[in-house]
Amino acid sequence: MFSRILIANRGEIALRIIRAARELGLETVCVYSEADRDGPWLEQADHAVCIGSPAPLDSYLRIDRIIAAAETTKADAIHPGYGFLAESAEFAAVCRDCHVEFIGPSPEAMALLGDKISCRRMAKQAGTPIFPGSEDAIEEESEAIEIAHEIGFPVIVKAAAGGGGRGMRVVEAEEDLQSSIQSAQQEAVSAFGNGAVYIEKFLEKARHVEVQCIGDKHGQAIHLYNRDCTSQRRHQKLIEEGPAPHVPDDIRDRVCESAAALIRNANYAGAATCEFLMDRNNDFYMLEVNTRVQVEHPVTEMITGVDIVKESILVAAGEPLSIRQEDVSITGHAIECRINAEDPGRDFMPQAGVVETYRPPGGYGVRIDSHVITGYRIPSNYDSMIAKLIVHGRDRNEAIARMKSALSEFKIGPGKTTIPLHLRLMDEPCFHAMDVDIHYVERLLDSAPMES
Ligand code: MV4
Repeated sequence: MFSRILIANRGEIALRIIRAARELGLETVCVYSEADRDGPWLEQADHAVCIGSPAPLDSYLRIDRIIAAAETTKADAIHPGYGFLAESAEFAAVCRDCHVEFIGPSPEAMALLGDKISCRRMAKQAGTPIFPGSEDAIEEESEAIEIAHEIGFPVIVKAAAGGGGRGMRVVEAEEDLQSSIQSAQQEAVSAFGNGAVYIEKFLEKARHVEVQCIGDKHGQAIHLYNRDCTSQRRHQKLIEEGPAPHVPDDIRDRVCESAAALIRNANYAGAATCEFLMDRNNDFYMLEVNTRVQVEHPVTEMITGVDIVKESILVAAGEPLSIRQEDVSITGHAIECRINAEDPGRDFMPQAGVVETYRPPGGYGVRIDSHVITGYRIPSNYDSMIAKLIVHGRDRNEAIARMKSALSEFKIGPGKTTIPLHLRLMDEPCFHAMDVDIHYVERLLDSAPMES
C-alpha cells in the first residue's frame, strides 16, 4: 500500500480524494496554482506545493512540475481526479517512467479505450452494443459513401481522438459527406494532433445512460449499474441520477455486464464509465469510455454503498477488488444536481468573485460534495462547478422531493447559481415522466428563458 499520495487537481474532487485517502490512513499532497492559494481544500491536505500561475497550461497541466512535486514530497502515487491530466496517456506513462503509481488505468488501456475507433473494435468483441458504422478510420471517400449507404443517412462523422462533443459533424445526405469528413479531419488534426475520423448512424432523439465500471490488476472487472445523464446543456451535464429510470432489468443487466466485459478485456485497472445513448425502443449504443473517475460518481456510491474513490486507490496499489459482482446491489434512488456559479438567465455567464453567503442544506439522505466555505473567492480560471448536491431516497419520487427541499434550503450569494434552474427542472412534468432527450433542457430554456 502507498503511504502518501499526490492529488493533481483542485476544488471539490481534490477534497473528495483527500477524504478517501485519509480514511485509508494515507497522507496527502496537493499541488495548487497561484489562483488557488487560499483553496479551503489545501488546509485538509498534509502538504501543499505551488506549481505555477493560474492558467492550467502553467500549473495543473504541467507534467514536469507535478512529477517534481511528487519526487520532492516523496509521494508514491498520483491521483489525477477528472479533467486536466486525468485522461492523458502521456502523463500515465511519465508517472510509470518516474516510478510513481498513476491512480488510474495503464497508458496502454487508456489509449486502447481513449481512441474511439479501437474502443468500438473492443466493444464489438465484448458484445457491447455500438452504432452501425465504420470499423476503421476513413481513408477514401468511396468507403465512406459505401458505409453511409449501408447504414442509411443521417450519419455522424466523429474524430477518433475526440470526445465531449468536439470534432463531430452530422451529415444528412451524400452530397455533404466529403466536405464534412474533410472539415472533421482538419479540426481533429488541430485539436488533437490525430486526424483519424469514422462514421456511424446518427440518432436524433435519445437518452444518455452510462455504466459505472471498476477493474483491478488481477483481471477482475465489475459494473456498479447505471446512471441517467440526459439533463445536459452544451455537453455540460446538469443532473445525473441512478439507477437510470425506465430501463427494463433484463436490458440493464445485459448492457452493464457487457460494459464490465469490455473493461475486463482491456486489462483495465481503476474506475471507468461506458457512455451509451438509449433510443425510444430501449436499444443501447455505446458512445465512448471515460477512463477516469467522473463528476457524478457519488450517485453510484449512494445506491451501491461502494466508495469508488477509495476502491480506485486500493486497486492502483494492487489490491484485488473488495467486492464481487454478485455482492453489488442497488438500494433506492439517488439524484445529483451540479451547482455552478453561473447565471442561467444570462446564458450561464460565469460568476467569479467572493461567496459572501454559503448555507448548504443537510438532513437525512442529503450529501454535499463541495470545497466552498463562506468568504471563498471563486477564481475565474477554472470550471464553474462549486458544489454537487446529491440526495438519496427509497425511490425516485422520494429523491425528487428531497432534492427540492434541499435546493430550496441551499443559499449561495451574491453571485447567481444554477439552483433556480434545478428547482424548475425538478417541477417539470417531462422530467418526472422521463419524457426527455439530450436536447430537452435547451428546448425548455429556448421556449421559456430563466429570469436573471
Ligand atoms: C452521437 C449522437 C447521436 N448519434 N452519436 C456527443 C458527445 C459525444 N460523447 C457523443 N455525442 C453524441 N454522439 C450518434 N451516433 C449525439 C451525441 C450528442 C450527445 C450525446 C450525449 C449527451 C449529449 C449530447 C448532445 C449532443 C449530441
